[in-house]
Amino acid sequence: MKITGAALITGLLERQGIGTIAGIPGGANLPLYDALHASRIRHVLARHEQGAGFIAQGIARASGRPAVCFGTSGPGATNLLTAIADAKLDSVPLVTITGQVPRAMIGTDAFQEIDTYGLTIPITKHNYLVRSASELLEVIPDAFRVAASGRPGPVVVDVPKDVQSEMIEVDTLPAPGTADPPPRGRSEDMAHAATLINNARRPLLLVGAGIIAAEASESLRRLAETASIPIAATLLGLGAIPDGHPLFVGMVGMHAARYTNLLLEECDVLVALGVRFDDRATGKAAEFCPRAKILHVDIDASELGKIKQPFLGIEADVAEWLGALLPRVTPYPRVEWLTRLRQLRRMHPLATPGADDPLQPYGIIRHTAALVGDEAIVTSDVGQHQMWVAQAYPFARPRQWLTSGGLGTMGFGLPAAIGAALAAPERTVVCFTGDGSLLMNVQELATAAEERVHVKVILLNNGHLGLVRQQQQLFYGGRYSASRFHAEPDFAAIARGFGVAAYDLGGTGDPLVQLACALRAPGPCLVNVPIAAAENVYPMVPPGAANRDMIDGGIHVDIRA
Ligand SMILES: Cc1ncc(C[n+]2csc(CCOP(=O)(O)OP(=O)(O)O)c2C)c(N)n1
Ligand SMILES: [Mg+2]
Repeated sequence: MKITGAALITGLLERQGIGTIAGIPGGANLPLYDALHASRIRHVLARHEQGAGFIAQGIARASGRPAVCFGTSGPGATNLLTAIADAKLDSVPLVTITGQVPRAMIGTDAFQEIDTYGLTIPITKHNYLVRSASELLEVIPDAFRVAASGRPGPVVVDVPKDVQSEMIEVDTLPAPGTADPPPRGRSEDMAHAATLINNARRPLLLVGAGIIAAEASESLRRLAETASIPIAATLLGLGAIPDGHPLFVGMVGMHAARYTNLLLEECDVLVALGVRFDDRATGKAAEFCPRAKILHVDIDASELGKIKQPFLGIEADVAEWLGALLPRVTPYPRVEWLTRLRQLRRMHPLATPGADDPLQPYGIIRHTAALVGDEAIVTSDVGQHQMWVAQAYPFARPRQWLTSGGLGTMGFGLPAAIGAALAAPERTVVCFTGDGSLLMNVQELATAAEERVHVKVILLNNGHLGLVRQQQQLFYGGRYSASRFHAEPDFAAIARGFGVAAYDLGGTGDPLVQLACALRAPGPCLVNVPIAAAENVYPMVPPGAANRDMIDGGIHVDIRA
């Protein structure tokens, strides 16, 4: 058959099983949009390319499969960069297809020409500048293979406009690109690892995004229960084990409960699965788990020894590795260690003041969770609200919690929630956001209204860049520099202006009744929740300090009027 490069792209995307693409058209990708018109793929018109990138991330994070976004050349491509970089740091399989100026104009500073290939080298797993339509036959399946293989991540395919329009003769389309078989780990290491775990007196599991990417939750639970090993999670590992599981000991690091960080101090073997020892998790890395031998399993060999030298480092898919390990693990009650766990938890629990009050941070989070149930998906933006959710939301399953961990991108929450809702239309998606973060991609409220997605934006509105204000209060002598908003927008009016229903829990009605009503109604809505500006996230490890040196609440704040 005779086919254009653009139709080849949409045909290959269909073969990859891509049902939805987010993007924005422009001069350099018009042929691609023309081909999309004739394709079965649903296109979601974002209102900013960063929004499109995060919508695709929301689809990928919620489904575990690669997702696609489109942008035009020049500003379309540069607007996508943040979402691509975010996908790199959090290992999200994202395939971005950008338009480029025609081949003959590359290098001439043509209208909307930018070196997308060059710009995306450091923030992708791999990228391509396609030089002929026939190359697409290899490049598109390969892009999906790379995005999904090993440690997932973003791939960029930059396609000049004339390549999109080029007609070629194609007999058959190639098979879809699929992930390469993962590394399995060496068998001699397996015996060694089993001995280490069986002989440990105070072992602790630390799980991260890799456990969720590998879909290893079930094996994780079996290992923990068989050998009585408590499980701590990084920010991106939350949900790997249900919050209520007796062996789950919460999130580690900067905003962990004190007992969790104390367990890390005392453990003698740390079984670290699919984690990368990010500084927000470890605190001062040299003093992280000072008494422990570290057994580190990761699909990406470059993580082994990057931050913490493991006693035993294993390059393997954690799901396969756990499956092979389980028969070698001796069932063991470990009474002493679990007694110590309960004692520390009793002495230094996570304090959640105001958990009953829907107008306080922990209260709005707990009430929302109770109303939407375990089936809901939860996204967040970045700031205090993100940390309160991470601390207090009772996550019940993998892929329930979507947040920007590594890059910490304000503006992630709303578009990621739209993506999650597109991937799982039967679920409610709750987006906890802040008054700073929401404004960074607020235009996506229009996309939410257009797509009628079941996205509930819960805005913890403190009139501040709260996490910045908290650091200025605690570490910069209370000198508040550019962390307070003097103009406070009417977010309910803004939402309504975009065609999104809005509720204000600070109004006259009963806040709980209003919240229930907002969460029950179909389609998108925004719930404005006034939060006292003085609220801080505690405990907190000062940046650069060891995790044991946590600051607790109690310091009261004087926020200047
Ligand atoms: C794009 C981007 N710019 C700046 C920052 C730095 N930053 C981290 S948290 C934060 C404040 C966020 O404010 P808000 O969304 O209102 O959340 P709050 O902390 O008040 O809950 C800022 C500015 C960031 N993470 N991302
Ligand atoms: Mg705020």
